[in-house]
Amino acid sequence: MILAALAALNVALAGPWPALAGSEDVVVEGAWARASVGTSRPGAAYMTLRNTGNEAVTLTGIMTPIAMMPEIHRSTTNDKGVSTMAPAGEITIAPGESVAMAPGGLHAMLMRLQEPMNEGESFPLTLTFSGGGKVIIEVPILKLGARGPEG
Ligand SMILES: [Cu+2]
Repeated sequence: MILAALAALNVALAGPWPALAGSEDVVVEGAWARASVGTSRPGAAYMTLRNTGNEAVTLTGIMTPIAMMPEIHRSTTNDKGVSTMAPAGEITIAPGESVAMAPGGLHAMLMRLQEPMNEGESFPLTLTFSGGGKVIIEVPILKLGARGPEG
């Protein structure tokens, strides 16, 4: 009974947003994160976003209960080999294209961690797209120092 009411509420909340947001065309593959040492340093998550639709989709933000300030960042390395990162803003994915979030480039920065990220656990990450569409994924936490989904 309560579940049915919640489902109805969901539909009502989803109502005002157009269906053309395109998030239903986004496929998220190979999501992973690295275990953290406590909560004093930010965590990061990586994945590939694939747009299987006929329209461009724009990733506008991310949310997760494990971090108060999640943000999409882009790391760049200058000609002196110094790496810096900055907020990447909105990420637009053309129809049929993929965007990789991987170490050294785009990443989901999880600032102000609310709990340690422990190897073997996972956490939900909500990707928000322009138009209000959302994709919720579960991100597995790999070992400390992992470099990719294969460890
Ligand atoms: Cu970052």
